[in-house]
Amino acid sequence: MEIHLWRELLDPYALAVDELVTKFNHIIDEYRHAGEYSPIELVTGRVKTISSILEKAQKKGISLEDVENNIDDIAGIRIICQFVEDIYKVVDIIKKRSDMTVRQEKDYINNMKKSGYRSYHLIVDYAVETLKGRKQLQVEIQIRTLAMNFWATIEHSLQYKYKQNMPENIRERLTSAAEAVLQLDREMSLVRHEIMEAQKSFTIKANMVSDILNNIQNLYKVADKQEVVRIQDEFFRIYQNGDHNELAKFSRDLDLISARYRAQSLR
Ligand code: 0O2
Repeated sequence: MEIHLWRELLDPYALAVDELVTKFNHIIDEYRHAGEYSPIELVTGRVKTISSILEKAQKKGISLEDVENNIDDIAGIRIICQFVEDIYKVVDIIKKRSDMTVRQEKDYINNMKKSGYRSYHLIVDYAVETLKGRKQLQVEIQIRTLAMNFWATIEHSLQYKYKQNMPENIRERLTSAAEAVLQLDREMSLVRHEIMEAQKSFTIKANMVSDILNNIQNLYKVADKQEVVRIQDEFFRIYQNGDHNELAKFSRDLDLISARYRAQSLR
């Protein structure tokens, strides 16, 4: 297979990865703009390198013509969550979408691999539009917690370093680290509700501050400058006090002032 054919093969997968990373990042934005806790913490994506594809094809005895049908992680998305519970919420979100269809799922969280690996894998069918028309692809989505991701990343590097010959003492350390990760996820789940509440109120406050500053900026263009400076000073005073209710009332009042100016400008 010539190099330009590889590019032709891989380009649609790169498009799928770009689109899906954008779409999952938008889910985070939607939650945050609504002042809600997002079950997705972070999204990354990658197209498998040609050398990894060749290595996998060789290991599994797949001919180059069959690569697309038999290697289902040429496009890979990784979704990182804070808590195990979030993983199942994300799986639900994905299953309800109309732009992808789950064709396979593997729950390595309830069925931890012998290595200690934990993660939730979905293979989805996803279509992209290319110059040659619509192309249906398979994409692997790995969903895991921050702690699971830490373990898997380290273990993956060690696997790469030692291939099939990982020293016994390192294997044992990884096994006990996997146990510690399991324990950490369990402990974190116990305080999930409190952390979610704290993050939610942080998001609400951040949104409120952003609205207030937008309003002040817009007022600066249309209102009396001294009045706007007075409003801004008042905002800083309330912000420094740290009283959430006072800030919320200030935000509502400022909305009314801004609406009044908008109405005036329409006359
Ligand atoms: P890479 O380099 O990450 O792309 P199967 O055909 O079911 O036997 P397959 O197709 O590899 O095996 O599926 P599986 O087991 O669901 O694994 C898919 C991906 O999950 C792997 O891709 C890894 O990314 C990750 N994974 C699976 N098991 C482990 C593990 O024990 N440790 C770590 N760190 N990651 C794991 P690749 O292509 O193997 O590797």
